[in-house]
Amino acid sequence: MTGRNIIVSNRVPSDGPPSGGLVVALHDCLTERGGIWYGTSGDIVDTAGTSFRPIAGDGYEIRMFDLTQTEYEGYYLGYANSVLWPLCHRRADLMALQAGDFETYLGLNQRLARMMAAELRPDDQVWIHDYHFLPLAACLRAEGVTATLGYFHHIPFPAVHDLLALPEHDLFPDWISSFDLFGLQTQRDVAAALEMFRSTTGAEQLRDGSLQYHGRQFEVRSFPIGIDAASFAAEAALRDGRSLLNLAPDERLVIGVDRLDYSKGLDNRMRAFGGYLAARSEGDPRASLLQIAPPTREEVTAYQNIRNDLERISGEVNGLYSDLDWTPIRYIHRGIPRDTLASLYRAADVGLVTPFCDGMNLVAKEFVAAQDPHDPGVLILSQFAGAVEQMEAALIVNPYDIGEMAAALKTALAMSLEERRARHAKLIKGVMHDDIAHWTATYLDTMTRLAAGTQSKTADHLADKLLGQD
Ligand code: ADQ
Repeated sequence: MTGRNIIVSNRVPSDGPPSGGLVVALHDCLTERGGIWYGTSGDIVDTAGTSFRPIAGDGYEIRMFDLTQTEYEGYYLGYANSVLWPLCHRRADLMALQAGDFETYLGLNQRLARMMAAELRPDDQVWIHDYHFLPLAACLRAEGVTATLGYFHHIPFPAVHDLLALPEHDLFPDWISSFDLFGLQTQRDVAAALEMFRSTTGAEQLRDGSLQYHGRQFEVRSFPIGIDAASFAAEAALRDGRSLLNLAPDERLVIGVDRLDYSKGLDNRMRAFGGYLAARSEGDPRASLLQIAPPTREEVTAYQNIRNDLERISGEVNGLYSDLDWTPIRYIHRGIPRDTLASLYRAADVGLVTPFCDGMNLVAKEFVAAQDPHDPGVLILSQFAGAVEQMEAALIVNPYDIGEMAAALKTALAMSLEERRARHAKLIKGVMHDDIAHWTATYLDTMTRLAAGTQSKTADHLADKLLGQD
């Protein structure tokens, strides 16, 4: 018999029925099993509260809390999105270290821990999401909470030498070891986390693969996130995406879909598309790039120039190559309904997913799920997206190498039907099998095993190697 399932994420799903893979998956899991979802409401208040505002979820409870303006600026915009996000995306140079932000971030986690501690029971299984709450387990333990605490890091784990740029880097081992299960997207991330423990602490690796540090035993494992592949595939087939775009019959389509974030490599992608057009020879097809990039975190300074940069690059490429009846780059700066997005992926000949650094990248999986298996498009995927560990049948590129990406575009647009089908068949198998339901079930099963106090049966060999105990 297990205790209640509890989710903590930055925002609760408070605006009607949830949309989007992750929120839907967590919602479904709570609806099925019952439980509580804690997170911020999105409202700003004058004074920090001491208890939650409950609202009814669908078969579970939602308990929201409001941020003060100081917390919103210091915890959310500041330490989470202007320090930890760039740090974890290999952009320590973009960290905006502002006096007081760390204290506000920690203070918010301590306040949340106090409020949660009054409600948690020892047999609860708490699943905490993302870098907003890295210290939450340590704060909960300080409040005497003994429940099973799991965490999932949706973004990459920083390399040790990047981590050293964070003034508070020495707190990471205690924060992480206060969880029972520290989940990461990829083996690469697990390796980075273990390397941190190996090189900066006296953590011990036990026979079962778990780690022991400062008297606590915990596990660091990868759980590659997936999408709701079957429903996405069904949605994609409902409409003809090409007709939405008014494409000429012989016009080929390349698609990119990303939040407007510096980690997504949009500038180099547009340059690479320009490179493809520049090197195009007589027989090469005429292709358009549809780049959908809704704004995000516009209050964070590091995001303010991206939009201008992309408008300049797309303007340059269009200025050079447009014709009376053709605009090579269509750049859409807003969100698109999911069903439309699915049919646009399906209409595309190439999916261009070229982040400089990405935890997983769900767009790569959505693109594959949306394809017509009889006539599939080609996925071009950055070697720095977490998805690459599961999607080796894509055309893998280095997003810093614009020439290589331009050449990959040419290869993809000229690829035979036979090769496209063969690559897609390999990709879709993984996307369908390792879907979001599989991810949720695997993570929660691991939590349940840990809650039951059983030992891991599958020692992590990579971990053994890295900690020199192989
Ligand atoms: P993100 O950085 O947001 O997620 P990603 O995994 O690509 O990146 O997910 C983006 C989602 O937003 C996709 O489902 C996509 O369809 C949707 N989206 C993007 N642009 C859109 C638009 N214009 N209109 C509608 N929908 C749009 C973080 C990490 C990732 C990790 C996920 C999940 O940075 O590495 O894969 O969490 O763990």
